[in-house]
Amino acid sequence: MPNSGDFKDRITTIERHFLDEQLAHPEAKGDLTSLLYDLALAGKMIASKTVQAGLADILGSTGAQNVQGETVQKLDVFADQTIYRLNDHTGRLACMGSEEQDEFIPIPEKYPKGNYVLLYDPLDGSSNIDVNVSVGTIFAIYKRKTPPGGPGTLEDCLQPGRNLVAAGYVIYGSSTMLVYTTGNGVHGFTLNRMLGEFLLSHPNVKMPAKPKYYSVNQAYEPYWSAGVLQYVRWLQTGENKLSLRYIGSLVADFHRNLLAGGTFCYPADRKDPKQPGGKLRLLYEAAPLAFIAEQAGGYATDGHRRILDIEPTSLHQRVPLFIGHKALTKPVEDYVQKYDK
Ligand code: P6P
Repeated sequence: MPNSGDFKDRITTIERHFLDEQLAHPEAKGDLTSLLYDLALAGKMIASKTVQAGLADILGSTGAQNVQGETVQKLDVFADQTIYRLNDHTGRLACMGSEEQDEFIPIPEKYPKGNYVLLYDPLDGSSNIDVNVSVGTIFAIYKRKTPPGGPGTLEDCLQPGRNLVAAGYVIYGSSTMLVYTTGNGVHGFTLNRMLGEFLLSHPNVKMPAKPKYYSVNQAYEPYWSAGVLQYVRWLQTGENKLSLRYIGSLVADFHRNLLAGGTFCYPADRKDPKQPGGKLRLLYEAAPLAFIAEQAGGYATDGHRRILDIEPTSLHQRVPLFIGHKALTKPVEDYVQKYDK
């Protein structure tokens, strides 16, 4: 009889893993565990729709009736509503913030307020759905800063990434995976569609010592600062022996670099004067992925300082993002310091 303690002989569901993580925190009441479970459920529900997206498009634009007689929703609207509806009534959250909603989202008056804050990008890169490119959901969880019991506020949402209690993403690709951390390592789960369960497939993920890739939209080179240009030129030198891989879907690019080794860059650029600080969002894209990256031995910076140390000033604040293998990523700060006056 094989040793039942061996990972290869044990099936670990994501619920089991959440509970094991909770045991490491004796003071935990189980609210974070239940919140993470609800996010896994949201991932399964969104995954079930992403595989039908092409069919939904055949059925016509938003508002058409599909074969089940349901109204066809844009997928990112569906994803946003799914996460909201799974979390608005549970009494675990003080408030929420979503990439899809201009304002922070209060918990409805009639529902109890909890001690956690959920920030999320329901479906990042949804424009890639139509061309069958992997997309993802990203989530960030904080403890509220305002006193317990009352409604959460925008202040509860505007916290630096170093305050994160949990972060994760779901990637909807050739397989559906959920990757998360509560500050005790990074763990990946693959959805077994027959069982409808996320099963542990990537325990204790660490970025490989020998990175393979760098990811940047090379077409924006004319708009980069001198420091960023010198940094990317360094990435391209023979000493790093890297290949360029850029999918244009943040979660997919990040996930590949996390598992295979590499660094992802979305620099500030002068392409769009309205968007001088880069395209990606701090609170529900850069900060949660930065938490995961650092837990996996990597690093994330805006070119000047650690992403997790940035004090947010607005809900949809954008930041330049350099994230991945530490020895490949941290040097951008030196190049920016040296060449960008
Ligand atoms: P660009 C997708 O639209 C997204 O927000 C991220 O997922 C992705 O990393 C980025 O934009 C790609 O942007 O300007 O290179 O097309």
